[in-house]
Amino acid sequence: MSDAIHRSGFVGIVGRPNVGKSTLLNYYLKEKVAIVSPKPQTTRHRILGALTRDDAQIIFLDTPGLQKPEHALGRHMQEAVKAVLDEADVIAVMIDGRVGLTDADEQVFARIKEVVRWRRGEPRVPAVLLAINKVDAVKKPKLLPLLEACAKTGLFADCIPVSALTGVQMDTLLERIVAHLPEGPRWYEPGQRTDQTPQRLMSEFIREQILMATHEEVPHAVAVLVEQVEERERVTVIQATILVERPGQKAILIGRGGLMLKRIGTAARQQLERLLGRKVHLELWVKVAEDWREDERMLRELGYLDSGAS
Ligand SMILES: Nc1nc2c(ncn2[C@@H]2O[C@H](COP(=O)(O)OP(=O)(O)OP(=O)(O)O)[C@@H](O)[C@H]2O)c(=O)[nH]1
Ligand SMILES: [Mg+2]
Repeated sequence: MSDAIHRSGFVGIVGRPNVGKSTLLNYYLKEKVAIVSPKPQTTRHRILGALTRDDAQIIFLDTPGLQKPEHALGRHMQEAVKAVLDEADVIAVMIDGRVGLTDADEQVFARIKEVVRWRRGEPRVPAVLLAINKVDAVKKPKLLPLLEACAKTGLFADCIPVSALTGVQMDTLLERIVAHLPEGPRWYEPGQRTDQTPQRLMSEFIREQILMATHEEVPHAVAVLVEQVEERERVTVIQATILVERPGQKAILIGRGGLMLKRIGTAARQQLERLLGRKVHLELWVKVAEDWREDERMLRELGYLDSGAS
């Protein structure tokens, strides 16, 4: 190793739901550690992803979308965001360039302003960058006024249009992030990419397929608990329970003649086989746990209470 500067630190990825935060994390890690879906509130806990280079270790913290909580799960989600905002060296705020600035984005900006003011007394005030995402789907003339409006807030050290999906300008954003990281050592072994346990990844991969297949309130009312993982000679057997809040949601998930559950099971199995690199046998059950989103005991069991920054 040369004695060139080595930088390291935490990069909080924040923004309203559905702007593409988890897509960005997966893009930089070149690996799926966070599930992604077109439904808002896909991410429910903090997800750490470490990118190790010779000159820097960038520790991304993906977060649930910032919004007003509506239930106990929502409150824990927002606590996870708060913990990240309190410890990040760089705060990467994301908006959806296709949609432009919404009230929800303005509320995010106001919140970040507050955090910066609050942390002003600390030895290192976090740098705040703005990623204007989804520019693959935005026409240039629409982008310029948006860039101007964002710059005018005075909040951001940089405003960078990117596409987390196609990679446009993602190198530029990464270099700006690294430039704002403090000098520091590697905190994680290069092979250690995420803090997500295999069990957690499995349950998330299953939930992702449920998000893809269901609509309206059902995706939000679903949680997945991996009950057992058994490594057999040729196959990994995974038993998981899908929790829903109401009998009607259970009926929807199972579908006529069990077709819906079968479809979800097949799609999830394929994803799990890719994750584990071996054959998977997946057994799914659907169970009603009334109002589990308000039930602290259930939330703990599902791992939603230990998702704040350590
Ligand atoms: N066209 C386009 N779509 C994108 C881009 N980035 C993300 N998406 C899509 O936007 C949707 C939301 O992406 P996510 O990464 O789940 O968004 P998120 O901000 O993590 O959402 P929450 O976890 O719900 O807060 C998905 O359908 C993505 O495929 C992009 O650069 N371009
Ligand atoms: Mg997400």
